Amino acid sequence: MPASRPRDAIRARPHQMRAPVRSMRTWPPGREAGNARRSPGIDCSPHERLLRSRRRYGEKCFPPVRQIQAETAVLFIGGLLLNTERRAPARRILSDDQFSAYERDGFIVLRMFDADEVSDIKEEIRPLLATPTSDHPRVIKRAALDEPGAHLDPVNPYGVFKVFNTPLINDFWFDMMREPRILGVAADLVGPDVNFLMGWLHQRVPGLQVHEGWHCDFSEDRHTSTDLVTAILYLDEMTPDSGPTLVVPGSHRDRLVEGTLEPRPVTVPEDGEYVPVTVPAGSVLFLHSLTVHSLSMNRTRQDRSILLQEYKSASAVEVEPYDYAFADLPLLRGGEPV
Ligand SMILES: O=C(O)CCC(=O)C(=O)O
Repeated sequence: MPASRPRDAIRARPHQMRAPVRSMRTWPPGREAGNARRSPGIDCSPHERLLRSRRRYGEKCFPPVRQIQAETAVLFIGGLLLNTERRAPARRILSDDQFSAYERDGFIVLRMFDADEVSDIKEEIRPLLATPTSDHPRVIKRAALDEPGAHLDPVNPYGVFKVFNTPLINDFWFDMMREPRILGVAADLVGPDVNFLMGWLHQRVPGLQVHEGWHCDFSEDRHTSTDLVTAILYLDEMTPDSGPTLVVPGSHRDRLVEGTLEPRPVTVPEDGEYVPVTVPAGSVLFLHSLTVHSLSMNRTRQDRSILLQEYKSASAVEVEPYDYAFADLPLLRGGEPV
């Protein structure tokens, strides 16, 4: 639930404050503009420099001119290479094909956790399902029943179907927020500086219809850019009947009203326009913030557990204030843990 926060606090976010842009005329630092102007070769355009050297060496003296052109070319190509590197930092986990698939479809699924790891995580979920409410005021549970229901899976007698702010539960869940493999992929997708946004658990209770409708996460979590990704870890096998996430491939493209950061309204897709994410336990779906998706109903007799964690580029600033636990916590800088 978004909570009110003083507007000034938002305006004063450190990454919104920019260092003053240093003029080329005063570069390097400490050099006075006047000195720079007197210093030949520093404060003049390449064209002027060319003219000066022609004057100095004479119009017919071509080698210096060629030399300048060659130097300029080397600088230009070097600059291009450096720039490219800065714009597209090396991906650490995703291959080019995987990255292209994400760009094309707006999601990608990876097998990431083995059976032992999955069972360890499920052990940590068990106590969360034993009661319908939480002792922690900011760990918010939603349950279908106040009394145990004999018809429900015994692991989840109250039909707990959501637990919000998972990183606040204990150190295990805090560490899940920083899970290096998940973070590594997040960095490949939203850039090397990654902040947390929120974490929550979805429990698919047999037969329980939870109305969330078709949506994209960016509609709820409005930011100054769409560089947000939701990592959805399936802790049980997801079959067509067990309530898989339904995703519309490619729906992230052209989703914003042109020239704005306003998502277009989502319409209910036709059959055949969406795919169910049917995957083995331990798989993670990485979902672009604009990709249209929906949850679906579990028609089996067993509960299914899903952990969702949303990450964002550090440069994406919230448009509406929210109060998710550890929101905006810096996790990676330059791809390295903070
Ligand atoms: O639980 C799922 O499969 C998807 C959840 C979802 O759509 C959401 O919480 O935004």
